[in-house]
Amino acid sequence: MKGQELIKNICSKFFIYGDFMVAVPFGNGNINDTFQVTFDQGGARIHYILQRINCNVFKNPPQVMENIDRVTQHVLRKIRHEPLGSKRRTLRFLRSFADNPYVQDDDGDFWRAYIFVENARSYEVLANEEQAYNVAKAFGRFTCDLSDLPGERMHETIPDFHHTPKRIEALEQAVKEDRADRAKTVSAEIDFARKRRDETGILLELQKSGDIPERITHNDTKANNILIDDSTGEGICVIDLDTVMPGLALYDFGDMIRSGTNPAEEDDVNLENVYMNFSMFEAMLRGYWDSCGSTLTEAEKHYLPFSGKLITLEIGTRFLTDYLNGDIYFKTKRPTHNLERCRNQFKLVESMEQQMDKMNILTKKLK
Ligand code: ADP
Ligand code: GN1
Ligand code: MG
Repeated sequence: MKGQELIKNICSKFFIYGDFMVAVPFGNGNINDTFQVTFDQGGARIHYILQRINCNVFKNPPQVMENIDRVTQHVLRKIRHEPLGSKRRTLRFLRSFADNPYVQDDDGDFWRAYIFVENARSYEVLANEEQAYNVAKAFGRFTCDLSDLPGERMHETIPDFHHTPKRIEALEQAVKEDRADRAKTVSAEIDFARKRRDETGILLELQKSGDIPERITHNDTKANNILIDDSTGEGICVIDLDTVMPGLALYDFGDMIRSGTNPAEEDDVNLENVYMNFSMFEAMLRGYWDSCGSTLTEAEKHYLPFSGKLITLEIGTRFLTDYLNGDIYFKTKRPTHNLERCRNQFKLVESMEQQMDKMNILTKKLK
């Protein structure tokens, strides 16, 4: 089974009322396969999101879904007394007839379905400071919402996901193996990462010393993982919850700054377009501060600007590693795609380095 037939069949295993009409690929994610599906429900056209989980990346999909189920139900419980519109504040997953939050197909792939959030969208590049403020505020609120999640420690859906020194080690391993015979063409990029290796363990050391606490964090706080309401401009719903697990708030802040302050898309090859826009940094800092600043420790506050640089270096390194490994992790549209992404991210690292003093001065002023 393939295409529409496969998707129709998967949908028939979820509690969805009405007649399947069509499925179309949706969004720009680098990992999962996402479709918008339309159902006819008594004449009304109702949308859902259907996703095939990438099992190469997420080795244990039932654990991923268990995490997400806990998180979304916790948020839903918190907002249940708010006006009806606030229900758009969390993803809502459908259950299967077997009472699971997923369905497995004959190839062993895992699928999940959730209610489509209408009149909202995500942006690859944020348009202005207001959006930047609202995205950061929404991610900050998400961290606060999860600060009292009851129960056991969450599953680590990808172990050492933000262990930056291990990401550098993985790069070294890829250079050594040079599986795609590409290492000789990227020595400048390899050197770029190597030069900064000593800084990559700073946050882990602070975690070990107890200066920064483990929290439940999102870990993939790309600006396009927030749905922005079309009419109010508010960041209403945090999506892409696969990597919600124990982590550091600074990883979340850092990834927001990486993805939200760059006026260029992550794979823009014109590096003149790539830099950290300081006023977008300022807006994100304020947004994050307004939603969860009061819960941050002194060390967390101090390292907010550094975290942007660290995560940008980490992700640039991951793109480079995947390029050397022959593009086995991220979805790519052309053979040099990962390298283009890497160069873009390393240019952004340089821009952050140039503005680090300014970022630190601004952060110190926050009260
Ligand atoms: P990936 O892990 O591949 O990045 P995402 O979960 O982020 O996948 O989804 C991809 C895109 O689909 C998002 O950027 C967003 O535009 C859209 N999307 C995801 N969930 C919803 C939803 N519930 N309602 C509306 N759009 C959604
Ligand atoms: C992936 O799924 P998506 O596109 O939101 C990746 C992130 C990277 C990002 C870079 C599970 O995120 O870690 O920062 O690409 N997700 C995973 O664009 O590896
Ligand atoms: Mg996404």
